Amino acid sequence: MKKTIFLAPLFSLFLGGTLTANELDNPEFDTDLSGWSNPSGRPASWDSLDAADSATSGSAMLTNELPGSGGAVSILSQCISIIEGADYSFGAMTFLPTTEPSGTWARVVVNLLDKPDCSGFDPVRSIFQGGFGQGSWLQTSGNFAAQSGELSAVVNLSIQKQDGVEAPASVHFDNAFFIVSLPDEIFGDRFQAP
Ligand SMILES: [Ca+2]
Repeated sequence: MKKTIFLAPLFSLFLGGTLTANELDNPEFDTDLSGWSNPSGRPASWDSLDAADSATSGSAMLTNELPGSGGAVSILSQCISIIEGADYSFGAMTFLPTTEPSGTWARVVVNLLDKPDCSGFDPVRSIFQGGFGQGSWLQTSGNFAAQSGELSAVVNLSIQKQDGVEAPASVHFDNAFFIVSLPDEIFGDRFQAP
């Protein structure tokens, strides 16, 4: 079966024989939340606050309204096909207003699955990064190498409250990324073969 890769030309670069591309749709939230799923229908809205103070872009304002249980509540997500042997980095800029419950973590959670379309309930691996900087934008980022049997990734923008916190917590997310770094030998082998 011929494999197909979709890469946004605007974000694709060849650097020293390695292709890099941000595979997320609408990562900068210029005008809306299009491209992102909200599978559980949790509170999410577009907001004009932008990580770089741009007047022509904004962010996603997401709210965890559940009682704090020590776990991350995922709100917006995207499904991305991944490629064995490729390196990935992921993250976002996050902003927790000072009016929100302290100790709230903004997290980017990546669940890796053994089906190519993000189906199934049990991740092969779950990787997350996050922080709780309050009152200023904070970048969170992590990375991993895709292993055999990991065929897709659900990239989640998530919020974790401290145990017992009842008040809702809202966090802004902007400039999200899920960047594949594909060495030329993999790219050439998989996508340029006759
Ligand atoms: Ca933005």
